[in-house]
Amino acid sequence: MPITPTKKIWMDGEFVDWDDATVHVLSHTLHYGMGAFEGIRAYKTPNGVAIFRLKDHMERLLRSCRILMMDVPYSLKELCETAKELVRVNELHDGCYLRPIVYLGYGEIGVNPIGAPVQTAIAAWPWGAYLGEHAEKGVRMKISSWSRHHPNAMPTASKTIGGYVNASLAKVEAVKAGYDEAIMLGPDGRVSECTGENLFIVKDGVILSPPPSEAGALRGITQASIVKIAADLGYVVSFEAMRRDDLYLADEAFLTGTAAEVVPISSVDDRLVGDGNPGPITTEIKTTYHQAIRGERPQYEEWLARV
Ligand code: PPE
Repeated sequence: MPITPTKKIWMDGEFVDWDDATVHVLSHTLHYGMGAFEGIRAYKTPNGVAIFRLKDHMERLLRSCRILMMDVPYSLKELCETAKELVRVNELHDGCYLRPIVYLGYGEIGVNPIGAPVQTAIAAWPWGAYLGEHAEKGVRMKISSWSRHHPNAMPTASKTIGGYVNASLAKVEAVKAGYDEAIMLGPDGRVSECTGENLFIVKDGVILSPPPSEAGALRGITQASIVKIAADLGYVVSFEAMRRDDLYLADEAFLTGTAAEVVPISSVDDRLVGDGNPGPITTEIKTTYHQAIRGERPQYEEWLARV
């Protein structure tokens, strides 16, 4: 997806011009993939632009770095304030996507990362529909031949940069085969997540999602928001391990992520989910989520960080 440049990117304490936000080709992370990132969205609301669950995202970034033993030289508060300032500096009044990243810079080479400088940056730019405009009507999913990482091979609770090689391989495989997105199974054959989203199914009126830790999936902030919204709407929601059969037999299915938001799944491995159209529960949840992120649901106001 092409990037729409904005004015400034924050790098290690300074707002630098977009074109000057570069790193050395011998930066450690470029070679070995050590580091973590986040994806956050900000939306236009009736009271100005607000960043959705900013603190939760920055907390997850710090948790990711803790797992990787990378000491981030900024506090949670500093990261949150900087993200807001970046949206203001770039005048992104209609909302945007924010990409904080913690990586190892230039100075050390060799697998041992100890001693390489820990660097921090946040960029922001307008980003449209992650899975394309047609995603509204439902996306076609393929179960990947690539397994999600075993947590002893790659810590799956950390949004680790290098971990996305696995995701990219699955994405390319699915797209080249004519699908929109991949569903990944864990090493135990159970459903884990998608390449950049968590997954939900609806069966007999109950809403189910794989338990992030056991499934080796990222603990999605959108996933958590959907669990809360669905419960508030009166649905039974449960984290439950699932097999591919459960996907084939689901009444409804949808995926959730910051970039993707809430997207109905129309088929899995060419088997229609329901009749292939977005189901009523999916639609209700999606509508409520869209209202919540845009400040149209006062009960979820605490999720919004005004810029
Ligand atoms: N699983 C994975 C593997 C993942 O990358 C994401 C976010 C999620 C689940 C959903 O997490 P959350 O955003 O907290 O609900 N993927 C980010 C990066 C996408 C990209 O292509 O880059 C995102 O949605 O921002």
